[in-house]
Amino acid sequence: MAQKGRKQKEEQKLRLADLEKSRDQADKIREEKKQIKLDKELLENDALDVYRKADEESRKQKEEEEALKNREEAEETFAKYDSNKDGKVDLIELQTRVVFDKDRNGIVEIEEARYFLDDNDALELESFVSLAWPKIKPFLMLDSGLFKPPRRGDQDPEHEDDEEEPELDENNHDPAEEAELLNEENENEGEDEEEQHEENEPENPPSPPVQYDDETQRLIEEANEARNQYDVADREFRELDTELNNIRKVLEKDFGPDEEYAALNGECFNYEDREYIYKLCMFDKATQQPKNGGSETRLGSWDGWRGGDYRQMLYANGAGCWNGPSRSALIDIECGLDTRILSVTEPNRCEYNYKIQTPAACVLSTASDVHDEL
Ligand code: MAN
Repeated sequence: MAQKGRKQKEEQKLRLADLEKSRDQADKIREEKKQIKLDKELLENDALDVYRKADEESRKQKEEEEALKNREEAEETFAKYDSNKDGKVDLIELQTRVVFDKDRNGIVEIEEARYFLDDNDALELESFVSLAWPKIKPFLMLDSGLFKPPRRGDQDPEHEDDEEEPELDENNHDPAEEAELLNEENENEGEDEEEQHEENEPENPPSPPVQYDDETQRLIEEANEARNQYDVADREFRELDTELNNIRKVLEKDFGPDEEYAALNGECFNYEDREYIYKLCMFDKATQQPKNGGSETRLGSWDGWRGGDYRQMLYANGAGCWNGPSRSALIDIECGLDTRILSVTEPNRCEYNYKIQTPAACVLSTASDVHDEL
């Protein structure tokens, strides 16, 4: 066993040297790929910027067009409602329009009309556009089924103050009345068909995939390829680096004067008493888990040998003990035919003692006069 352990370490030392070379090589390749990626991404970004700017431009233009359209619509509505052409829309003029009969009682009451004039008796064009139109427009849309009020939680700053809408919403679900209203709308606003169609579409239709020109498309593909190549090189480097660190950790561990304990590295053993399942993972950690299902408590992590004869291990710096130091476990090792935990005790609170047996300790005891072949 000792010979096997020694051989393992020799092999790992060789592997370590190889790995270091491969890792350095991988690091160089990764750096090269990184530079290529950065260069390609610069070009890609410049090309995409043209599209981003155009996109921004058309968004702005669309917003401006919408604002303009809204303004025109407001002006047309103003002209339509100002029946006596005195340059003002007043309560009486609104009262003649059945569409403003919010409570559907057949009369547009003065208070109903006043709501749409934002608590005014009459408004001139500019104030109509800024104060009345924001109240009238959503109502007309809601009324004709073109506008669904935002769901609860959705904030729509334009309509924040339309507190009376829920009432409208309820009424809006009577099919007969809805039809009547729609008819009226159609009579009044037949010219809005095109707009109705537009507004019926979902608010944010998914934008179609952008068609880039050939040169931009080429730059994107080249950047994608460079990104992929960098990712592959990066992964390769990290894999080698992890393997290297693992081997280093193993090489750093003292498995005994003749590597007697090497084969036990990472092996785990359990021991159950009345209350707990104790676990020992060699050269790694000791833990304790209550049998009634509580979570695992770390009793300690591999710290080193104690006593100078490779018969006692210490696992230290475990979970903190309430009002005390962190837990730790001393492992006493004796020779035995197989490897197992014989007992676990807690001689002092949060200080544990494992007694284990293993053939590795037998080799150790005869190491001076018996050869490894045994
Ligand atoms: C838990 C276990 C015991 C330990 C106490 C200390 O119950 O880890 O072994 O003695 O905590 O509070």
